[in-house]
Amino acid sequence: MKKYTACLLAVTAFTLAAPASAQFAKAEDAVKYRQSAMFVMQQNFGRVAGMAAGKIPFDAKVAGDSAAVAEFMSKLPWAGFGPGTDKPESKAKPEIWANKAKFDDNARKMEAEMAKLAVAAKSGNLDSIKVAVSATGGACKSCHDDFRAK
Ligand code: ASC
Repeated sequence: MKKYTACLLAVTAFTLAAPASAQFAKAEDAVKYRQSAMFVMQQNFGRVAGMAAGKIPFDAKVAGDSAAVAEFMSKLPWAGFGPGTDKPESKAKPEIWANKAKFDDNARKMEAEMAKLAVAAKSGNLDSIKVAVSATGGACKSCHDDFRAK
């Protein structure tokens, strides 16, 4: 019995620690999860983009920290796009589920660009940050154009 309980706890812990296979109590929770992850990512990316555009004073430490958070967050939204999560009201288009492979490609592309931005921001070089912000913003936009309602 003890062994069974330990095994059950281990399986539970693994499940909780594996965002890519996250399960949600209801579809609405998955929608809230992916929107929350996108929001935290955008707040951090937007800060770095603001610095790149000269709208916010450049602070290398803040840029590095913000880009690192944005990179981490970029991995999270996708668990919230599982089967059935097209049902609650949101800006997510049905095309996501109809064309999941293309959507997933877009997600990987954005993660890759966000990772490059984190490297650039850590280096503190504003010129490389500008290049990476532009590439990352392009990845956000092209996916939104196809898969997010206006
Ligand atoms: C953002 C944000 C996006 C992208 C995009 C870049 O800050 O919320 O979707 O940048 O606007 O073109």
